[in-house]
Amino acid sequence: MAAEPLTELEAAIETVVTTFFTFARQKGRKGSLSISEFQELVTQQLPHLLKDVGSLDDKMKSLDVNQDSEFKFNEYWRLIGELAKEIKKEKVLEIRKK
Ligand SMILES: [Ca+2]
Repeated sequence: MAAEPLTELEAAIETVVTTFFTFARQKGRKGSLSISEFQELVTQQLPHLLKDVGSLDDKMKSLDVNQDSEFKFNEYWRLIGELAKEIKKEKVLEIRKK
């Protein structure tokens, strides 16, 4: 990584990646999230965007595309993408109001 300070967007992208590995390395495979690692990540890092914990099971099932109870980076990335789309929808509504 370059020595210069990262821009806000670059830092945000790096945070998305490092957060995955911070939780993924806790136990088992260091490169994927077990169900409990995934739950910890979501409850600690995404409490506002994923408020509806009741549907977390369904969310996990839909994200775990290969149904192995492990979340690979690309599966985690899909969740980030879905949350980004939700934020985008809200932003569009805000912009329209102005
Ligand atoms: Ca792991």
